[in-house]
Amino acid sequence: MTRQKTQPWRAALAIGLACMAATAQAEQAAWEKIKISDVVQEVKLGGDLRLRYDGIYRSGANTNDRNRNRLRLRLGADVQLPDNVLLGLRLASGTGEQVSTNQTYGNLSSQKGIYIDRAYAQWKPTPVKDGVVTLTSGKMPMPLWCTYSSDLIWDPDFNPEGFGEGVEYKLPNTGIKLFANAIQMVAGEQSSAGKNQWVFSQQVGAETPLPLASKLKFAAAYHKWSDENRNTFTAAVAQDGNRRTATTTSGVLLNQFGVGELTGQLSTAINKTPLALQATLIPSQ
Ligand SMILES: [Ca+2]
Repeated sequence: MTRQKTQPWRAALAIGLACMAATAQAEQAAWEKIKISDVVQEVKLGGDLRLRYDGIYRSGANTNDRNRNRLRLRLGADVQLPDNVLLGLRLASGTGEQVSTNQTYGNLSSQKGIYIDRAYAQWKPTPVKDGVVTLTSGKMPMPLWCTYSSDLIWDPDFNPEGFGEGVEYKLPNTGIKLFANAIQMVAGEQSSAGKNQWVFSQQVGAETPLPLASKLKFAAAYHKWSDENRNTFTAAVAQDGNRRTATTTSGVLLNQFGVGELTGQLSTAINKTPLALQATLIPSQ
């Protein structure tokens, strides 16, 4: 190839590079138009999408099998503000039910709803030596320590509304960690009865290292309702069984509730594969 013949290619290459540079400049200018408040220190965006088949096979009178295809979409942001204040936001698919964010395919591919799944503010005051204090308010992740086995009481999808507190303290030179958590959850707001229903939970526990890189974590909790038998709940809950006096989804709660709970977890690893043994015990009433 002669020098003379390469010159048109060089010119084309130069024009191409100039176009790319102009495009990059334009893109940069577009991003620069998005302004974030100066008080925001960091924003973490996240989310997930789950697609699954859900088969329910039943026997007996008046029962039918179910075959469902379902999706779950969750989109969220953690916004870090000064003075250890965090804003947590999450939108999720679902039907407004407290313990599930699934949506079932059907209804001629109708559009699916998006709900406020979490909206909370969390403050961790300046940490003391070996200790952490966490204060949370809003519609928040469960402030109590929970394991997989804890869904005997709390569904992992459940995000309570109210106030949560947590304290952690590491005993010096022992590796032992003590913790205490509490929640004050608004269970029902009564527009005409004057008294709302609440749930109050307190939890204390400890975590201690064991030989062979294992550790044991355990906690005792007490969950108490307030004014649960006073007024009806109108929230639609599919899994409330015999807890209400009415056969519909609304109605006064049947019993007073005060539930003690013991939860423990033994964690270890076999060939670097994590292994945990969990148990939750509550009295049967
Ligand atoms: Ca669930």
